[in-house]
Amino acid sequence: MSQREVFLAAQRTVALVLAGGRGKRLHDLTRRIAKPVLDFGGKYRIIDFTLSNCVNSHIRRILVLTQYNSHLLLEHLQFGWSFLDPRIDEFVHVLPAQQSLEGDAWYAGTADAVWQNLENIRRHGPETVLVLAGDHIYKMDYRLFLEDHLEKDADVTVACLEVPLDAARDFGVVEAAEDDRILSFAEKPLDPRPVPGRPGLAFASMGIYLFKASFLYERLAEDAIRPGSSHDFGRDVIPFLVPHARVFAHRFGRSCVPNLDKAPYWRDVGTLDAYWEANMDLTSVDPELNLYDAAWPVYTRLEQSPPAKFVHSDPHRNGVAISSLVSAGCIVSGATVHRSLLFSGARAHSQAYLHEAVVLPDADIGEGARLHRVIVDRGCRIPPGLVAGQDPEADARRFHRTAGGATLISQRMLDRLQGTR
Ligand code: ADQ
Ligand code: ADP
Repeated sequence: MSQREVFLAAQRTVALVLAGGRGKRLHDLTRRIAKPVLDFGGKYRIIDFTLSNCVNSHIRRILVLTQYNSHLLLEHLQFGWSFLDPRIDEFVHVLPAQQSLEGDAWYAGTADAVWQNLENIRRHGPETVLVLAGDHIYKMDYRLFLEDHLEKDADVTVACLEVPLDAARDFGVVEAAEDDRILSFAEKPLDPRPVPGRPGLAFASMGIYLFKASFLYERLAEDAIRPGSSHDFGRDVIPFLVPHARVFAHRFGRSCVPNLDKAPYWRDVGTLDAYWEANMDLTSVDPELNLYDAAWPVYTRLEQSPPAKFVHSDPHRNGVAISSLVSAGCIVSGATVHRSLLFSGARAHSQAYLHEAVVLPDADIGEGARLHRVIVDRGCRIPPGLVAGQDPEADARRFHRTAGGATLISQRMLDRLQGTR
C-alpha cells in the first residue's frame, strides 16, 4: 500500500480506548482514580501514551470508554486533550458507562462496553475500528498495524508480542501460522504453549485489535445474546472467531516506534513492582523508553507551574538531584535526590534523602526523611524524620510492601500511623 492509501485508511478509522480498568493491584494508587489516569513518568498520565500514539498515527477520531471513578479522567481529557479540532473531524470524546446503564448492570466485559456504545461508534461511519487499552505504556505507529490488517484482508487483527513463558499466564496466548493467521487463542491459559523452536517464549496478545467495522457490529450482536459469554474480547469474542473468520496476528516489532537499537518497549504497569520499575528505568542514562524523541511526542495536560528549583537550606546543605527526573513546580531545598522521580509540584525539605523513590505530584517530603525504593502517593505529607525502605518488616507493618521489595506510602497509611502513635 502507498503511504497515501494508509493515511486515507487512518482517516476512515475510529479508535476506541478502553479506559475502565480498576487497577486493583495498584493498591492505594488507584483507590480513588481509574488506572488510565494514574501519574507516570514525572508529568504524564498512563492514558497519554495511547492517546499520543493515536494522534501521532493520524488516527484522530477517538472515543474513550470509561467505567469506574471516571471523574478525573474526564477532567484530564477536557483540559489536556481538547487540542484536537472537531471542525476537521478530530476529537477525543468520552463515553461514560452511566449513559448506557440498564437497570443496575454495569459493563460486563470489554466487548460489552463496546456493544453498549455501538450507536455512538456507528454514527461516525468508520470502515475500521481500532480497539485499544488505556493502561499500557508503549509507542506504536498504528498506521503500520492498519496496513498489515488491510493487506491481509483480515476481519480482525490482534497485535502480539513475545513475552517470557512464565509471564504468559496473564495474557491471551496465540498460536500463529507462517502467514500470521491465528490458529488458536487461549485467554490466560494455566499452561501456556511456547513459540515453536523458542521454548522460553510465548506469543501474547497485547489486547489491542483492528476490526472491519461491519464485521465487528455483526459479531458483537451475536456475542451479546450468546449464552454463557462474559462479553469480553479476550475471553469470548476472539477465541470464538478464530475458527470462523480471518483472524491474523500483527507483530508489534514491525510497528513499534524505533528507539535506537532497543528491543520493542511495551509495559502493562498493572502491579506496583512493574510501576516502580518502569518509572525507575526512566532515570537511567539510556532508558528503554525514550521520552525525548521529538518525532514521536507524548502529549499531556500542560499545567501552569513554576520552574523546578534547587536551593540550599543552610550554607552547607545544597539541594541536589542526581540521575533523576524533576518536574516543574518542584522545590528541592537542602535535600539529596538520587535515582528518583519527583513528579510535578513535589517538595523535598532540608536533609531529606531520597534514593530510588517515585514521588507523585504534590507530595511533600519532610525534613530529614530517608526514603529508599518507595512510591509516595500523590499529595502525601511525609513527616520529618520518617525512614522507609530499610527495614522490610517495619515497612510491611506501617505501609504496603510489594513482593519485589518496594514500599508504597499513601496518606491513608500515614494517617493511620499517626492515629495509632
Ligand atoms: P486484561 O488486561 O486482563 O487482558 P481486561 O482487564 O479486560 O483485560 O482489560 C482490557 C482493557 O480494557 C484495559 O485497558 C481495561 O482498563 C479496559 N476495560 C476493562 N473492562 C472495561 C469496561 N467494562 N469498560 C471499559 N474499559 C474496560 C487483555 C486481553 C488479553 C491480553 C491482555 C494484554 O484479554 O488477551 O493478553 O489484555 O494486556
Ligand atoms: P481529600 O482532600 O479528599 O482527602 P486528597 O488529598 O487525596 O483527598 O486529594 C485532594 C484532591 O486531589 C481531591 O480533589 C482529589 O480528587 C484529587 N486527587 C487525588 N488523587 C488524584 C490524582 N491521582 N490525580 C488527580 N487528582 C487527584
